[in-house]
Order: sequence, then C-alpha cells, then structure tokens
Amino acid sequence: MDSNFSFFQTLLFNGEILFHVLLFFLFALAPEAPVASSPAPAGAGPAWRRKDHSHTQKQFVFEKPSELERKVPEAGVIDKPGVYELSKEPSGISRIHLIPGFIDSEQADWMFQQLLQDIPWGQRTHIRQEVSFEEPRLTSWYGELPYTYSRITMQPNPNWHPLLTMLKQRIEEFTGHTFNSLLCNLYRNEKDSVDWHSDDEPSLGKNPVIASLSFGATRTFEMRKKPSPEENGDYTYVERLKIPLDHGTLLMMEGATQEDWQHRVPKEYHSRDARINLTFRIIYPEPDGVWK
Ligand SMILES: O=C(O)CCC(=O)C(=O)O
Ligand SMILES: [Mn+2]
Repeated sequence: MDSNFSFFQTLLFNGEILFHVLLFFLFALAPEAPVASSPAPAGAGPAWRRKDHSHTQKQFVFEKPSELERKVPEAGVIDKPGVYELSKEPSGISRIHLIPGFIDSEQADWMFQQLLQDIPWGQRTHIRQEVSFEEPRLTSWYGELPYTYSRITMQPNPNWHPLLTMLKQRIEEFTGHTFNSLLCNLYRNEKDSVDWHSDDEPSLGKNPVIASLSFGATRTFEMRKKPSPEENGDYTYVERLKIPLDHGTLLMMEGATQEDWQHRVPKEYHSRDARINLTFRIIYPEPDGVWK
C-alpha cells in the first residue's frame, strides 16, 4: 500500500512538471498576435478607450488618380446680340447669329395675334418603332414643295399669308439670303416641345441657312455638339448652349451647324404662355436635294 502511494505521488509530481513544460512551450512558440504599430503608453488601457486618438497619427497620403476625372461641361448661355462661331470642324464652321428685337415688341404683339388666329395649325402624328404619337406642338407648312421630316410629309402650300410674305422679305433684306419655304411651330404651353434633332434632311441641301423668328413666350433653345466618333454616340461630355428666344428675336443658323450640332426646345416645369416660331428655309426638289 505504501509503495503504491509513493508510486502515484511520483506519477502526479512528474505529470505536473510535464504540464508546466507543455504550457511553457505553448506560450513561447505561439504566433504573435497582431499589435498596433504605435504601442499604447504603459497603463493607457485599450485603444478604443483612450482619448488621445493615437490613430490620427496615421498619415494619409493623397494619391492622384491615374486618369484625370472627366467633367460634364456646364452649358454656355448666349443671350447677347452677335455672331457666334460655335465650332470649326473639317465639315466647316458652325455659326449662329442672334438678333434680339429684330421685330420691335409693339409690332411683334399684333403679329403674334394674327399668326395665332390665321395660320392653319395642325397636329401631326409620328410613328416610331410601330408606335404612333402626336407631336407635342402644332405645325403648318408654306412653300411650293412638300417637306418630309421624321417620316411625316407636309404637303405643299403656296398660299402664303401676307404677313408671312412680309416677314420673309424683311429677313431676306437683312440677311442677304433668300428662302422659299417656312415651317411654323406653335407651342401652346410649357408641355409643348421639339426634341433633339438637326435640320439636315437631304431636301435642305448642304450647309443650310435657317432663319428662325420667335413670337410670344420666351422659350430656351438648346444646342449640343454632336459627339466625335470615339464617343460612340454618347452625348454626356459634349458642349452645350442655351439661348433664350424671346418675342421678336431672330436666330440665324449657318455653315456646318446642322451637320455638327443638334438643337431642341425642351418642355418647361413652370407654366408658359403660347409661343410661335417661324423657321424659314430653302427646300430643294428631292431626291438628291439639288436644284435642277
Ligand atoms: O421652335 C424653335 O425655336 C425651333 C424649331 C425647330 O427646331 C424646327 O422647327 O426645326
Ligand atoms: Mn429644327
């Protein structure tokens, strides 16, 4: 019994030694836990409780982005009278001429009333991707020849209203250009508009000169440059212009303006009274758009 007891005592004693040796190796060889690069001062407690915000000592180094950020250019505004060269491309110079007050406001008042009541305004229907929708404005066409745009053909109408004949002559004298046709637009209110387009139908010929005369409520005529081929039709970064067209203002578009730029009159969020726009053009007989 005694010898058994001392045997177990030795076993327990040796086991205890073995346990401590194992513990020593376990801690000595354990992989080091990651520690903050700036060790906390002695007795400072855990990092999250300290008030010295030692993490702010970390240095943030600004690294320039490898590619320069592309900015969407802000739209320019043209609201002063003058001739403006918008762009110069292999196709030519795009030029506009803004003449506010071409018709003085008293004359423009009675002209607007006459045109509103006498022009045979009509609502045309477009068909796009098998879906038909009404144009958000009323139109009328004057000229010896028909005019086709967006697959709508406006039938010839040689019966010029005397006021339109007079306005055509005044514009011809002022600009030195002659016109044989007129597209009239009536924007009844803020909901009426014309979407992005260029007046580049073959029947208008190359580099058409277009004279656009406005009456009634001021609406913004917007222009955007057509993107270069590398942009794959993306208009995000193109140049943009806003031109308020008010009562009696004449706007001339010339050169490569229709080839290199688009224009529109967007809907407005606030109420607008009626506006009439007259665009005088030269139409050439189809199909090749050249006088025979
Ligand atoms: O109403 C306008 O000022 C522009 C009209 C127009 O772009 C057009 O008739 O082709
Ligand atoms: Mn147009």
